[in-house]
Amino acid sequence: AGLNLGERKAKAEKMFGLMDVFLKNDAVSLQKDILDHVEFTVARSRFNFDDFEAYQALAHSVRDRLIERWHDTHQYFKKKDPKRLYFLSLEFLMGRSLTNSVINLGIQDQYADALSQLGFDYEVLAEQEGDAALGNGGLARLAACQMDSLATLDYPAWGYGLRYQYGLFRQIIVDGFQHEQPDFWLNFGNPWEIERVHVSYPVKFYGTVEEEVLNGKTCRVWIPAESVEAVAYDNPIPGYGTRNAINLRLWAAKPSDQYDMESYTTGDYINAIVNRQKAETISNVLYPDDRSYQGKELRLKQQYFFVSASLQDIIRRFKDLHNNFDEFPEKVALQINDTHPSIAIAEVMRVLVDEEHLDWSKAWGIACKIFSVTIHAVQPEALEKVPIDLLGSVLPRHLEIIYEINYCLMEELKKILGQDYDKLSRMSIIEEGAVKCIRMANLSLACCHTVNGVSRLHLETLKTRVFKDFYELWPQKFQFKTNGVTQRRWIVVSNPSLCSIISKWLGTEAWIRNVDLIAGLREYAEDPDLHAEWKNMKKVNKMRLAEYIETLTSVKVSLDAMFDVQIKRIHEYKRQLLNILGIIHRYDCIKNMDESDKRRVVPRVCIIGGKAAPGYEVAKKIIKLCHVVADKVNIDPDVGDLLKVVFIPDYNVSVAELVIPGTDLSQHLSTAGHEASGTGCMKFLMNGSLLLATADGSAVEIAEEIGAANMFLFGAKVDEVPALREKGTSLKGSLQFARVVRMVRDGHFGFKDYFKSLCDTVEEGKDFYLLGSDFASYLEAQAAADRAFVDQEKWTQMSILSTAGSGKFSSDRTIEEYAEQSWGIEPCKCPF
Ligand code: 73E
Repeated sequence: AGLNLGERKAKAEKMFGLMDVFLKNDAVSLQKDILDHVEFTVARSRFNFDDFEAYQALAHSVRDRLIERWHDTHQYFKKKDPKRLYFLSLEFLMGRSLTNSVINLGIQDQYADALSQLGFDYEVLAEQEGDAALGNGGLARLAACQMDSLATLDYPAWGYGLRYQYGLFRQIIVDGFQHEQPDFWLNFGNPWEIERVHVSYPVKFYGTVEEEVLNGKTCRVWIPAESVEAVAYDNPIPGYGTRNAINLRLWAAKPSDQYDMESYTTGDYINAIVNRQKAETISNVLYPDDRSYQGKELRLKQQYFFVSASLQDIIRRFKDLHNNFDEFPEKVALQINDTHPSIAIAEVMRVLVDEEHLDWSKAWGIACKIFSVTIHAVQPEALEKVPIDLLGSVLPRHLEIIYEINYCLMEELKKILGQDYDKLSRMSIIEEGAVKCIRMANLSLACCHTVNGVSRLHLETLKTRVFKDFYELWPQKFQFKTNGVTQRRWIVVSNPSLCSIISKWLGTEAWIRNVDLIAGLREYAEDPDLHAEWKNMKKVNKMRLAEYIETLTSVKVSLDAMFDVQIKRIHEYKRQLLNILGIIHRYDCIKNMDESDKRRVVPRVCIIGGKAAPGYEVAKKIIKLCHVVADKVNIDPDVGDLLKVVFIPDYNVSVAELVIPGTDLSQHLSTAGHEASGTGCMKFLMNGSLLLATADGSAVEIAEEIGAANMFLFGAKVDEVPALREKGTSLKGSLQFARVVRMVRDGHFGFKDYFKSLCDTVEEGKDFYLLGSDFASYLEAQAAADRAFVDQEKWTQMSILSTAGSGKFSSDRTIEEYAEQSWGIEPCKCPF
């Protein structure tokens, strides 16, 4: 404050020069730091503390090292003032931070040594950490992987999101039914965040819009009725093999001094305090539904809350060094993760027009240069719509602005399309109907310079179905960036034995930053020495998984069996039901075999895990069905080790880190055309699990990379789906399918009445997701997997080729494409 622009730049430069004294990472320094944190941060005696307290102290010592880099990085960004990317997402699924941070900082061995000298086991302490689960599934974990890549590739990026008090619910299983419990993730403190009480902004809601005359010009002025304070919590994200650490800034809602001023003046002091507390509800809880939109007020408030705070922060940072908004697009790229943050478009217009007093057309020109969006949805029904009445009440000025944007859009379209009113009404941001709504996707499409799909096939769907009209008009806006996942978390952190094998055979660790090198493994795909190491790695990982299964479910599984896994959110389109019906078929076959046939059966452990949205009845029935089938099969003496069925409760990121490395075969069964991308398959691929998949989402591109012969593809193709929906099931498929569905219907596994409606969803004529017509092909793919497993050398070779072909599916590649094709940002590497 008080300094002019030149003075501020000089100050930044001077401060930057001062920061060159670093914390030390030798064993003695680390031990001293850990013990200091035991004593002064955790406030325990350094002679008496348990594993959890040791974890807390350890985490704080890592945090110090993160903060050090994070400060330096931000000073450097400030000095260089590059164009920055701001990644807005309502969800980030970060999982645990300790192991990932320590690996990215490059001090894992030092910490392990330091701890063992103190009498602690690093891995045991790492297990103490709970997951940060501020997201539902793929979309949110993708955001987390992309943050890791942005940091590693030295991009000047910021993430912005919400600091939910309660993340995704905990799933507990009682008698085979899912129950939800709140995720109290902050109860024991969170060492990975830095509370910034001084970084806070007021966010306004409700009220009215009035006309005012300012400098002879009539303006619309929003007189809000409520103000809530957004307080920043910063989460450093360290890159690997670089000193850069970027920031994920999450906002928490706190009562503002101005909240509900009226109650104070009317003398109702107690109620005024109680009302103040209500402000906090905005960032209380993550919506646990990843598909349906119900136009809830709280959801809209969450979206606007984090968007408004983030934009105030971004604009403040811009204004620190610039005073002309013409330069805004040269310094700022705003990425909106799905349409959830798209109210940002109206907010930028409001700030530029109402507060910065720019002309409408100039402001719109700026907005169109800064925004890009990624769409993750497939179905038009999944696109977010906000009822006009709701928007008008919560954000009255934004509603006016959206009307204005729509008016301009319609005028522009009329010039091109003439009187095609059907098309105009489809493209309008306003949806007419019983409940008049704002189509958030159309708002994004009208403004964003780039609209990205998340796989090649997904872009086709967007172009030909969901956004056909817009594509015909503005084909140049449409792109795709096939999703990717970070090999740091999904190999280096979660599968250390595989990590060592890869580095040993490639003769370098460079693949951890440049994963294309992993293709070098192809050369050794038939090498017996590599096979031996590979099989051993898999066995060790399977042992760990088997222990976990036994602890959680009391089911003992054989390590010789094929570990067959399907873990993801439970959805009808993901077809966990197809998997279970396949298991029932397998069970039925085994029951009808004589002893000599049984000797040829490949033993299987079928593992399913995933959460159902709390209000999604069909998905909850699928979970129960899984349990009743498991209950019957697992104790059947005719079956023994030939088949075991396991449901892993409370699937989350850290469970995935344990399960994926121990998987032989993973299943990705979405009806073709329904999974935008899928990212779980990429994690399995990296870990050398073979894929049994439909030709959907990114699986199509995986098949191109590793060769279709190295995976088990089945089922209808996208273009066959519509006709099949008309026609129904093939005869052969229908006989086997009808039989297994009948077993469930007849109460073979109990709960006959309860499962009736579930069986109805796959009846001939109602089978929207085509379980019946894909069943025969599914069983064939499963049989092919069995045959391949018998030949362990062949299987190992396919497994090596899977890992070797996984390079394309790194989020590093995805992020480089975004940087170049959508954001226009360049690396900015902190020089140390
Ligand atoms: O196919 C996945 C995709 O891999 C897609 O279903 C998922 O995004 C992944 C990452 O691109 C997704 N999540 C949501 N929509 N698509 C969603 C919608 C509303 C709330 C939360 C998540």
